[in-house]
Amino acid sequence: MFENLTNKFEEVFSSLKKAPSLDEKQVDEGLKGIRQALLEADVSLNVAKDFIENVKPKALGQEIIRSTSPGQMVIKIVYDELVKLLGEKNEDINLNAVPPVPMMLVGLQGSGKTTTTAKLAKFLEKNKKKKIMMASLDVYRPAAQEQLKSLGEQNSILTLPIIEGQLPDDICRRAISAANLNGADIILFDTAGRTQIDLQMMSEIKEIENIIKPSEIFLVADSLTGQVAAEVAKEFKNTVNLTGIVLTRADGDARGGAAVSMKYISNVPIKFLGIGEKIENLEVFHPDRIANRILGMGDVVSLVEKASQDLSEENLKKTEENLKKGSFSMEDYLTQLRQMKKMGGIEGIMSFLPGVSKIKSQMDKAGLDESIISQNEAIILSMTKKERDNPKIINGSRRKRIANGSGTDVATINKLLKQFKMMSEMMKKMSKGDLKGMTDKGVPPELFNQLK
Ligand SMILES: Nc1nc2c(ncn2[C@@H]2O[C@H](COP(=O)(O)OP(=O)(O)OP(=O)(O)O)[C@@H](O)[C@H]2O)c(=O)[nH]1
Ligand SMILES: [Mg+2]
Repeated sequence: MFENLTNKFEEVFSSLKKAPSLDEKQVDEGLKGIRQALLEADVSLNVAKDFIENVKPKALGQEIIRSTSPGQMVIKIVYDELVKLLGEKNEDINLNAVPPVPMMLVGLQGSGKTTTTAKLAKFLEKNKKKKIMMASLDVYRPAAQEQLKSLGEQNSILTLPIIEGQLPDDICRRAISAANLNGADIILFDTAGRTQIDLQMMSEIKEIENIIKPSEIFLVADSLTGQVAAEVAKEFKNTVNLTGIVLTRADGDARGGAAVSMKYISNVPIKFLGIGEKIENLEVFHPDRIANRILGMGDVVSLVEKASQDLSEENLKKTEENLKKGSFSMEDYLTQLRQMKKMGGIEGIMSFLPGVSKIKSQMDKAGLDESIISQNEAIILSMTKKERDNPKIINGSRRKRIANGSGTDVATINKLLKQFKMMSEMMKKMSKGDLKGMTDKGVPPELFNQLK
């Protein structure tokens, strides 16, 4: 996510950090680099211009130039300004209305409305403990209503039964009474998309807005369309009371122009990011954390949150207990590998860590990818319970058997056992509060080398 932008910022920052002192010319150079980075990210010219104009006088302040770490201070100013640009702080979803609280999702064709409706339903159910009903108002595209219905069925979310031929107005009214009858707290309306903004679509969503009086109208916008997404948001805002943006396909967006320009251009806050096709791939948009990620400083808070969300209560407790004792079994390792898979694999985790881009390219070179996680999982599953409990007994013949069972070779088994030994030693150290092995970058270098 946004890795091109991050790479550029890291380049600029590393030259700023290296300089023992800064003069105006150097700061100017740095700002030029930042402006270039923003433009290459498909941020609009005005946004880039204003950003630099805001940073410049602060960065050139005499107290900064004369300070002992001017580079760091300039970076801090850029960070603060970026947080401001992204929207300052997350705006929570508005549930202040009589239930069933109506919300609607609008947007251009294929932007991800239907998928996001289901993601949002799951999110509200899980995080706000609400009962959700979903209703599709897309009566134009064949099978659009069925698409939402099947998402509902796959994920145990209530959907409004489809009545062939019913028009959006009537569906709205029926949906509200059905949600009432079913005791739903929130009703989410998925709407039809158009290839571009046209009058007919705008008047239809305006009409729907008038009927359902939604507490939230989310524009679902495709991150890959860059600053165009922000312009689209601006136009929607002129017609309806747009309350938030869900920026989809952020997972595939290396540039980040839409995320950066959105608030400035449309004055509508981004509330969520779509980060994949799966139902759980929806992330609350926190401007400060995203700024950290964009500037290559990592987002450890989100990583920890993600980890504790995905881990089952039971696993979490067990791992915690084991960690406290400093013991780390092959079973724990297996749980961890599965956990990693759930969290989007190594790449998913890495995207949250500081200095990502450098490590990532190292990883690419080392060929560290998803398949390694699955391979390690297969290896551990080919061990007997006894072996998992006490890996020390895994001798030569056992190694051969495990290699056969997992479709690998003895060298691969050796590597995994070595990794495991490393990890359990690290856990032991950590349980004693000895964190010397951990770098400020979060990734222990020995572990990284071992993983290679
Ligand atoms: N990678 C990725 N894919 C996404 C994301 N959100 C949606 N998609 C995919 O985008 C495609 C279109 O999604 P839909 O939800 O059908 O889009 P829509 O806006 O409802 O489309 P129309 O109803 O035809 O206007 C699907 O294949 C989704 O899986 C996301 O955050 N990341
Ligand atoms: Mg749709």
